[in-house]
Amino acid sequence: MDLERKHVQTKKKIIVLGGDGFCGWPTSLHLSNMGHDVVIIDNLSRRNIDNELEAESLTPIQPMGTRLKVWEEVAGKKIDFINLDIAEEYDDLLKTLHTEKPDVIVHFAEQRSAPYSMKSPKHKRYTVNNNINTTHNVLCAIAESGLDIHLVHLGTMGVYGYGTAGMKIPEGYLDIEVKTETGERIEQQILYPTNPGSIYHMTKTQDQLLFHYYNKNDGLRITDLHQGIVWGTNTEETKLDERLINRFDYDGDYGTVLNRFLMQAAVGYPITVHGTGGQTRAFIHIQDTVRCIELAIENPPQIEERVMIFNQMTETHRVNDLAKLVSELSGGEIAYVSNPRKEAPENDLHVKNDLFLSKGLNPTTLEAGLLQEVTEVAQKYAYRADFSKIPAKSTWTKEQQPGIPEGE
Ligand code: NAD
Ligand code: USQ
Repeated sequence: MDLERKHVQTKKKIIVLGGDGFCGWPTSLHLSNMGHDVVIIDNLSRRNIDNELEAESLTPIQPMGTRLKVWEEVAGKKIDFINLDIAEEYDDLLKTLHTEKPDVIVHFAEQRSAPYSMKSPKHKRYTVNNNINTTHNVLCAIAESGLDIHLVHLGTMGVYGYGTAGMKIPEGYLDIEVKTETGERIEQQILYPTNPGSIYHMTKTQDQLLFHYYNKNDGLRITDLHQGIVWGTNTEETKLDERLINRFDYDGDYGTVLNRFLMQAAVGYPITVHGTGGQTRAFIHIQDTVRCIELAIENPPQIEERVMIFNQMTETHRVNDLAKLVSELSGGEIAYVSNPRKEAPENDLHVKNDLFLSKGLNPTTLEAGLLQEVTEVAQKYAYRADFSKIPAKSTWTKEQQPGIPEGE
């Protein structure tokens, strides 16, 4: 397969924090392919969590050294890698900023699974310590370095909660009108009130306050991307060589809903709908994730501008509709299992995503071809699946039951 080489007008030095992960790896390759100079920082904690859970990516991901060597062979481009714990090694992070002098930092480096964050007090505390400290250390180091670095952070649609009060969720800020003591009515914009549904999502709401503060106090230029659930596995760049393959999480903690349903149908496991499947969520394909990050980098906020917030999603779907769609395409059986989470059994969701559309995003929507591609990946590596890792066993409260289909 040929690599379609892309060229940017202004080559930038970009540090990708969490560049070994599901979103970070394809983003690093894409930005490198665009002609940017990319450095990955990652402490490989996600690979250690695989060891802890004894659950692996369905796809055989290669060690970082192999990934980078193959990329150099295939693309003729070099990506540097620094193994560093951003939550713990502040001095090394600051030193790295001084040596690398990045124009942009893309921040993916957080513990991103809601079920993992709810497993036990240890997991709750790890998620809070890791996520809040990575974000704060990055902000503190940028301010301390005195460098003009644009920070692009991967946030989540889950900061809003999933209720819409009959309106479209705006991009970060809510228009309000307040009545003053003298009876005058004044219009204002405030951060949309947060309503997290797990300890993980709660850390993302805290991130928002840290961004607000560092933007106000130190003038940091920050873009926060409120991303929906990512589905798919391959991008143009990861398809170039099997050794560049992206992660495919299917286990009960890290597997996200649509990829899980496609994998379950592909390996002949019942499609696990939590409750009645009335939950509506926002989605985006991994190819659009990397494109959105490119667009966010090309459209930085100006100095003095407030934190720029984009809703990074292309469509919304009800979980039960997705299950039915996958079942129709594959003939797979649906199992309505006990919902291990504490969440509204049903919700509507309407979301604005005008900002990315105005910057040139041409959305990849859920169509049969792409669903088929994920199914083929799942079938190809079905021999690596461990069925015992599929059920969602992490419960939000002690009283709840895990989401295990009958007879499994
Ligand atoms: P991931 O777990 O696959 O990748 C995160 C990477 O960050 C891992 O490689 C991990 O080793 C690294 N990391 C974590 N803590 C670190 C630390 N202290 N120091 C250095 N490296 C560290 O997750 P992902 O799916 O790629 O998600 C990336 C970001 O995107 C997350 O912040 C997540 O909140 C957000 N997001 C993901 C999705 C999704 O569906 N996957 C949807 C919306 C938002
Ligand atoms: N669900 C099922 N069956 C399953 C798995 C999930 O019915 O087998 C349901 C869940 O109960 C939930 C919905 O599907 O209602 C979504 O679950 P998910 O695991 O796909 O997504 P979530 O936990 O919200 O987290 C994922 C990413 C997270 C990101 C978030 C974006 O792991 O990093 O922030 O999606 S969002 O959902 O928009 O907040």
